[in-house]
Amino acid sequence: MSIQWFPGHMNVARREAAKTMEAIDVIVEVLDARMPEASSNPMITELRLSRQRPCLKVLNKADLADPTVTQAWLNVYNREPGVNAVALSGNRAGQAAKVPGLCQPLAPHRNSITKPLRMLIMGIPNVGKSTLMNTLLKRRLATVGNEPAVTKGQQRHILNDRMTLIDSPGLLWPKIKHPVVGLLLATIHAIGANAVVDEEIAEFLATTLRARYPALLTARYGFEVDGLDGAGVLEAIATKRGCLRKGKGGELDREKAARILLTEYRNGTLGRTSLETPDTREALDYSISTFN
Ligand SMILES: Nc1nc2c(ncn2[C@@H]2O[C@H](COP(=O)(O)OP(=O)(O)OP(=O)(O)O)[C@@H](O)[C@H]2O)c(=O)[nH]1
Ligand SMILES: [Mg+2]
Repeated sequence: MSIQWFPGHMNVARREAAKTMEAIDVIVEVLDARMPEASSNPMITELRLSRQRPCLKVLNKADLADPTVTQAWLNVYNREPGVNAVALSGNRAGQAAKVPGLCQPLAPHRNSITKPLRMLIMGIPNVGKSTLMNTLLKRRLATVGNEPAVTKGQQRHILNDRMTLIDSPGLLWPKIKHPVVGLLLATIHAIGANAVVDEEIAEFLATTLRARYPALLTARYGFEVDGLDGAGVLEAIATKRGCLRKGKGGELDREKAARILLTEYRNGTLGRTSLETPDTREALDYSISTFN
């Protein structure tokens, strides 16, 4: 099954973004540091390349990602022409403050009161765009929340007399080609809950964590993962946490275990993990190219 989620407001948001892009200087593309490529919207890349706008890629929520993998991604992105990349946590003032200084060299001619630097924050849902904007403005101007599609329209703000900032709604793309990308996006809650089944997403997450970070699962839940597959990991969590279905004679409640794993992964309780590396992405791209 492949996951698709493209609610109506995103079509409007896409058209609005294309128009706004004509009147801005730098795109601040917010990505999730735990899966920078999976969380990079090809539609945004296409728009920015066609308008020839430079881009600061912010690998956000770096506090939740594996630092070694994040560094590998920065090396990849910083080689791209017209792109600067940085890893940070947009909810921390000292880190967010780096953003304007990294955007400025991408549009050096825009640095005056008459020609302020105009930055447009873009990205998929729930990656932390509005949080970054609020932190930079030192005010809670935009609503934020740990669910996708909180922001529904663009918001423009003056950062200082030489810089402006626009927040925009999270954008997905109409057809997510590879099922793994849909699953990855669901684990970080970039896709609406109505489009996914928690148990399926949690089983995918358990399989990935089992392969890449088995010690974190053991440390958190207190069982050895040897010999377990994703479904086995979920059952072991259900057992350890006493998740039983009511009136079902002691049957394990896999759905409850799924929600525990997803919540603890999403809020970082499980530890710092990266579910995508430049190498796993290369393998995925290869399989996509042979798929189609
Ligand atoms: N751990 C961590 N959480 C963050 C960070 N930045 C944002 N968050 C959390 O991520 C969630 C989503 O943040 P938002 O700022 O609403 O995300 P958004 O990209 O504006 O989302 P939409 O408007 O729905 O597209 C919130 O629960 C934030 O508290 C960060 O750097 N680290
Ligand atoms: Mg928002």
